[in-house]
Amino acid sequence: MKIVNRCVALAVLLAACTQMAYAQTLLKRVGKVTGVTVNNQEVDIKTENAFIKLAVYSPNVIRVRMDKKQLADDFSYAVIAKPQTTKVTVTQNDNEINLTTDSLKVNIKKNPYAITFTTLSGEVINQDEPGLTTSWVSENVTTYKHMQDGEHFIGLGEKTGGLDRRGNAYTNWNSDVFGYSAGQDPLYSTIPFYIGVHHNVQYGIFMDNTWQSDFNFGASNNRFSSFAAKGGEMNYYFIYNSKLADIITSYTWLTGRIKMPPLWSLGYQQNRYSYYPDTEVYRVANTLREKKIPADGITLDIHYMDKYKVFTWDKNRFPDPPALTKKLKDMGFKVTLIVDPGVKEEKGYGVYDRGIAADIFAKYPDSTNYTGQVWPGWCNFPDFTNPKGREYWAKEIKTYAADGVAGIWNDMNEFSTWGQKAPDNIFFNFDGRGASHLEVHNVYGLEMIRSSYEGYRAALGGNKRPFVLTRSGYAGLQRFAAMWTGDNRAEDSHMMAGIRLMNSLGLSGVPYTGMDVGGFTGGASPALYARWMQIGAFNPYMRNHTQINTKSSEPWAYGEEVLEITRNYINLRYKLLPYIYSSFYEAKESGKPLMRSLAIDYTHDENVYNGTYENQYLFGQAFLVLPFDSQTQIGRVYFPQGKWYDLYNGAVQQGNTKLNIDLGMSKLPVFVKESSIIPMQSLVQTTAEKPTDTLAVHIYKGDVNNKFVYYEDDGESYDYEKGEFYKRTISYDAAKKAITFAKPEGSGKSKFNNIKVILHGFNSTPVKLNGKSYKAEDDFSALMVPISRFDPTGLSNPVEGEKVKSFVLKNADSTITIGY
Ligand code: MIG
Repeated sequence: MKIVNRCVALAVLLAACTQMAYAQTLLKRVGKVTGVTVNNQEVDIKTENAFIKLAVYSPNVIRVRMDKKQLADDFSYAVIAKPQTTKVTVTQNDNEINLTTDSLKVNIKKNPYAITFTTLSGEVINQDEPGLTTSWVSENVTTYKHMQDGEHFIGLGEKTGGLDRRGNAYTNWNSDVFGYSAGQDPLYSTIPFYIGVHHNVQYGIFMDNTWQSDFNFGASNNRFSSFAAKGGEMNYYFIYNSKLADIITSYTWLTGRIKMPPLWSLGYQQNRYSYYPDTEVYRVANTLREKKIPADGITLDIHYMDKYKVFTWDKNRFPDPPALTKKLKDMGFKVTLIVDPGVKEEKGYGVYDRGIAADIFAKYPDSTNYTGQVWPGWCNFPDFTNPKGREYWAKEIKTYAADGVAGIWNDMNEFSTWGQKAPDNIFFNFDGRGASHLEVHNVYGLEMIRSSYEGYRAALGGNKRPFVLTRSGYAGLQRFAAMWTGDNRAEDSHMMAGIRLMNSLGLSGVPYTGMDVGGFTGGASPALYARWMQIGAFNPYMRNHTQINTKSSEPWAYGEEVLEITRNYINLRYKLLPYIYSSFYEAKESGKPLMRSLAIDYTHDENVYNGTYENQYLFGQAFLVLPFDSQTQIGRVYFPQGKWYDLYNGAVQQGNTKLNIDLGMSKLPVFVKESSIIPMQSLVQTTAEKPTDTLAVHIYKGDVNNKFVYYEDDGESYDYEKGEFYKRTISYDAAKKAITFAKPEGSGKSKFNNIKVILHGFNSTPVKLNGKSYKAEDDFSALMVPISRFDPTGLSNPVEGEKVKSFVLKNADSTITIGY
């Protein structure tokens, strides 16, 4: 027995030795540090097998680059920030190197190299997994991080699955995934940025590498999280801030933020694949107006084109595009057109001929153009990583400006071809560096929307905001476009998955997002459709869309009850536009998204990561949206700390509470956070219509401080960059029992002359205005949501019974203080 055991042990040992030898030859580890050079904020480190550069970008952001060879010239399509002059102390001895900024410390062990990030007081934020750190297997490079106890992982962009990604692994390879399953991976875009949360700290890691990348958050292992790329450098930015929201701010400092979107794009958008001919478009537009469903946009899908050829019109279906857009404009609608990157190979088709003449298509190594099949047939693909390719596209896209088109919808930019497997050996310019499809694939979409945005902005004269929507992209895409989550299915699980996709995109720097409300493939039940439209009203971009050959999906296609519910919520959205627009301003300034996973404001509350509550989100700073699928009758909800008001009747709900709530079809549960400040306007049918000149500011009594920056500008130009806006900070000071409207800033004028202040939860509390007692009126009319006649909960009054106080301030531009 003993002998047998020994043999077995020996065999195991031998096998292990062979295995280790194999690991040593095939695998290259960073290894021991052999040289260190410090240059102000940069530290160059030579190790046995690697060249490393550490760069301090700011007190909160440290960049780590590594390669087996000397590091190449620095280049990125995602990062627009340059290192900030930052105070840092660097010390070293035989065993380690230490860096300290005002926000964090970095420790590097020399034998072998291993990096640890800590807080100033020494708590570990993130550390390499000892023994594994970073290594290469062939050209595949991976960094392994020690998995902390109880660590949660969130973000990573457009990824399915739960809010907490722990226990899962993901691949980034932009893919056209028609009718994807609610758990599929990868989808259309790549944002290699995630946030880790543990022990009262949180950090972000952004691996800026465009090759196929793989992230593992402890899938099939209990030791590490890791991030890997199939080629190129290991190149990551480590971000630490003491609040999660500030990590998003740091990340969007690196990769950029949105510009103010055109106001009309925040209105309701009606889509289908496809509305044609023009008479059908008019029918839809007229019906929206007749049925009093506020709407601002109509989108034309591929059937507007002549045989799917980009930058053309089908002249039978759309004989007079300028007349179409003009007529729709007069009705308060803007038109968005789809564009696909594939340019049909067809001599005599100007767009193709000019592409050939400019020589801007992606190529095989033998200099012939790559040809792939997509809607128009065999196509060539513009090389958007070639400055000349972008210029070409920007010129061609001009044609739509003359047609009066307001928005450009970028589809198929993964890029997608029939068969989906574009060859590896397609070559691109990569801004003069040269790169193969393998390195370019994940940024193709980003560079396409860059061309579309810059081109269309120029086409509109330079000072008018184009609306640009995209399906694909890479980190930084928020600078150019809004993003929607592609071809979902008309199923409950997809509606819920869509919420998580958008919440995750919001965590990953992309605040302007939408999903195909109502579902793209298949058909929704009336209850699902109603719920989806309600949720859509609380999405940054609200577009109803459906696939070819499906049941109609306009709000009137599901019967009168659903129509009324839908209208209620679109009405609410339109009344909320001042709030929504101000929230976009916040996203523009700080990167803070409109759809806020509770992880943003309640980072260390474990309930937030519980699958039962993971879909809950804040829409802007005030609204707690509690989404449920259409099948659920009783919803389990979690109210985070604080006090919450039922949007519909003002009833107060204490936080730190889990509850069951009854769900009906007519209402989406929404609560308002205490101390919230919510500016609203009168109902309009389109943003082209002026609301009344009174801004309604709803204020909810609370015990916490709050600050809301109310923001307005002309909604269509870039003059705000020159200071033409109207902005004022409204603060709620709970201790002083005072709400202050500061003096407006900016050279713009408000479109509202009066402010109606509506006080919720103050009951009979006496109010003072600028120190003098003031009599507010009882008010029923100010209530926010008209409740449907079809209300299964029995709350069938036109208004539900919250009594509030209100008063109107005329010419309200001076500082105003409301005391109570
Ligand atoms: O191969 O243009 O995701 O929204 O309606 C399908 C037709 C191409 C995919 C988009 C979808 C759009 C559809 N497009």
